[in-house]
Amino acid sequence: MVQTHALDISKIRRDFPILKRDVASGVPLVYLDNAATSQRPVQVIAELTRFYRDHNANIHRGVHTLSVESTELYEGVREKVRAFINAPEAREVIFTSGTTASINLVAHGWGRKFLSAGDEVVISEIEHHSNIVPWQMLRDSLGIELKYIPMLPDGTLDMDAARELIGPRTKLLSVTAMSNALGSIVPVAELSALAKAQGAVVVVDAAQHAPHMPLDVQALGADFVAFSSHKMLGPTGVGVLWGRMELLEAMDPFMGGGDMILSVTMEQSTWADVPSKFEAGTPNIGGVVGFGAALDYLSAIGMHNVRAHELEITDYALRRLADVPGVTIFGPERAEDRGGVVSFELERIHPHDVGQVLDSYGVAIRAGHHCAQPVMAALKVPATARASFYIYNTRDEVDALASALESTNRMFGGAS
Ligand code: 7TS
Repeated sequence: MVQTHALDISKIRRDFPILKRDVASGVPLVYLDNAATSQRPVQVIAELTRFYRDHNANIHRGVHTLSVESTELYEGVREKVRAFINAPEAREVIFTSGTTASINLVAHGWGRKFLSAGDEVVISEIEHHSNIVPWQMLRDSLGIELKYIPMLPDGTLDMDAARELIGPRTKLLSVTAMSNALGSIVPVAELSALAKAQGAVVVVDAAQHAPHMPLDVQALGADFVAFSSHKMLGPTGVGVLWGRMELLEAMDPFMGGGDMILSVTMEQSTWADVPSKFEAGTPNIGGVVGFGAALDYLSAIGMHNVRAHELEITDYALRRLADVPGVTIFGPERAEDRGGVVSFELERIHPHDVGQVLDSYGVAIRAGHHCAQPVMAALKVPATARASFYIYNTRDEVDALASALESTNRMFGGAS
């Protein structure tokens, strides 16, 4: 058992200036849209400022002092990411613009080279669109088959169906570690073992996992893992693709340009080594440096403690919202089986209306299909309202959500 200790939430909240602001008509912000993007602590904002003020230069190409410093800062974050996800080597960490770019890099860099007509790619019904559309694009151009592990009514995956679907023709399995729409935690290591037994490559979309619980890419048994900085206190426009060195070496680059070549003649080019091969052009240097500060912040808190806090808040939210008349909660029943996400609907009131009324009470949630339309289709709803939590959220904020929902009911003449 890993020992966890309670987070000092007031201290954490002081690090996030945005949480002090008012919204709507002078009501304090209650930010519950963390699955879309988290907020940034002063430590990250200061690191960005420091980088642009004191060190800014392009990387990997200059002999001058600033360029050497920028390169060291940028490459230093590669090692921070390696440690954060327990990857064997820092060179296996590729910086991208986000999870979407990371998954597309695997689809186009690995998929186009190693998949061919008749091969099967298995994903699931609860994926974010960024782990569906790239594979549909490959299916349409390569003639591969795309199979979906179905969702059970409680938002978890049908593991019996998964055992049937993953077979000798499966060449790649790509699954989310946690549903952004419902919060369901996916047994990735178990799925990964099923795929590995068939010799398939395993891709994990950790966009909702990396920010909220310890991530050990080796324990997951994955070959590729993708996530985004902006959901874990870091800047937007930065993401990671971790891959096993052997696969990264074998696959093709997706984008050609500067910084990814060994030599270029008018006839042909040869590629630089991993990771440069996949980082064509000037990357988001400042963003990566800021991401390093976010990783330091999370590491100082401890990811087990982050998870423990979110579990407590989610458990409280599930109980508190169940008491609000007319609320239907989607997804796994127990807080233990989900991340800090609670998707719900309010009887007879459209989720967008719910979102708008909540905003007038300062409560920021997301309403919509959450870029997971197949989940909405399975639930037979057009959209849901979604509250999602992070390290700075409190029980008082859950109470504010519940009481704003009660007011919404009164306003629309809904359930009482
Ligand atoms: N995968 C999952 C599971 C996600 O939740 C998201 C973003 C992505 C991939 C894409 O990440 P990006 O950084 O490349 O955009 N999810 C959400 C959300 O739930 N609301 O807004 C974005």
